[in-house]
Amino acid sequence: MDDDTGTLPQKGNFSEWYNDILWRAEIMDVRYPVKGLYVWYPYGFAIRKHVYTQLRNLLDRDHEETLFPLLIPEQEFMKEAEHIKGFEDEVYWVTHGGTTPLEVKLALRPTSETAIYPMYALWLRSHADLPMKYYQIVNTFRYETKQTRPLIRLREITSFMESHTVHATWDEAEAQVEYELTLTREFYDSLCIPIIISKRPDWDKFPGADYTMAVDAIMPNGKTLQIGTVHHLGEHFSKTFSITFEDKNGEQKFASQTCYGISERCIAALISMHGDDKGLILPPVSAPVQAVIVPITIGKRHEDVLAAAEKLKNDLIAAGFRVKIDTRDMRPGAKYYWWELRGVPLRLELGPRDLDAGKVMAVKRTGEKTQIELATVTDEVTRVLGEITEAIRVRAEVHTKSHLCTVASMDALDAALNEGKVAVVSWCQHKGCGDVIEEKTNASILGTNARSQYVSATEGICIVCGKPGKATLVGRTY
Ligand code: 5CA
Ligand code: ZN
Repeated sequence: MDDDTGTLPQKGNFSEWYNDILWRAEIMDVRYPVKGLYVWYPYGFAIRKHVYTQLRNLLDRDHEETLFPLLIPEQEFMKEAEHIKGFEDEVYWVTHGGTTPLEVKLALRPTSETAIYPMYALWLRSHADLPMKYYQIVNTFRYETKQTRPLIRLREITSFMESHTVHATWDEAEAQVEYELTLTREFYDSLCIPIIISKRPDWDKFPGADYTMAVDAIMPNGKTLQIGTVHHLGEHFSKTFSITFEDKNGEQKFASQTCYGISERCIAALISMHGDDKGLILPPVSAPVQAVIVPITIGKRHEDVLAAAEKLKNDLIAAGFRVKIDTRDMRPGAKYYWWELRGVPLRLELGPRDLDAGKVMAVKRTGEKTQIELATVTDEVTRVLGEITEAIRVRAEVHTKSHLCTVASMDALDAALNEGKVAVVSWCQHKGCGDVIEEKTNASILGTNARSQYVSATEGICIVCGKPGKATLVGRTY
């Protein structure tokens, strides 16, 4: 990309900043000619690879990865009543094979319950087969009617991780929901993204679930983004799809199920949470390039410096770091700008004087320069990358805390939301009062039982009716 296309908008103008960073840092190309479908640039795809490696590693502790077909026959899709109601307006249908109309229409999966569960019914025989914990990472299709946005609201979700588990009892499934939430917490912690977990109100739960636990992040403009959900499906689907097993006493029982989903919204959150006016800031774990070496080769020592930079690169790669060396014929300043825009956590500048002193200048993307010894460079880089991760984490926590507040009246709630905050209020859990809260403030009830170090779950009286209430999060959402 050329340099003469102006500069990145300030992050304070968040939505312009977001749209711009996606192409300037070469993450997504939005010019694909179908609405809601976007193209991963190789650099964006490399970020995705590292982020999803984290997710896979967590899931692989006790789930197994699998792969089901994209197409779902109409009669399977139409079996679970609530599920259909929830998705019927969002489904793409395949109706023809070539010019021949299909006898059975095929749905492009919007999520895969109705693809997976008929097979689970065949696979599950006895209690000895339980629990079953499988996941897949696939593309799914949803004909979204709200405004589409890259990585946030897609019509083709390209990176849908869906986990589907089966258990002998409702309580075991409930424990699994909690377990998936701890995995989610660990996943987002590795990306330095603070999250808030809450139980969605009944009217906002997944179609076909007993209840839905949601994971939200607070974006720079104070809007919340739902970046994951875990659903307790109870026996809704096992009854519909006959997912039964023989228990220890020889009786046939319906299984209890959970499902759990994360999409590339996790990358939208990563970009948005950490970036600044200069561009992306990637936590080292997610960075395609963790350190870039810029040789400063003015004057006679050109060959010496290049050779030392090359050796430095090889030493760091051998130690397991992802490293690039930038020998392009450009001013150093232009190179700095280029790598800063792409969020590379650490820049190593090596010039003749550094070389003579046995040192290299380390510049953190989070600010601060320090000289480090070449003799112990791999240890030093480990330490500095750790400090960068910490700095990123602290900044994100400060942001999240400063966007949360507790309020005790409708007026205070409205004011807090208008200041771009997410508020904790007390709500009696009745739909009537919930509607009043949502309509008067043009916001959404995110949920109750908020579990987060950022929210103190105080009990109080409902801000609408004055009856006893529970701590509830209210925010403007994406
Ligand atoms: N079957 C369940 C769990 S796999 C399911 O589909 N849940 S979901 O509808 O809540 O989706 C899971 C997650 O995917 C959501 O929490 C949200 O973070 C993300 N998501 C949902 N729709 C979109 C979309 N159109 N674009 C990007 N991400 C989406
Ligand atoms: Zn009330």
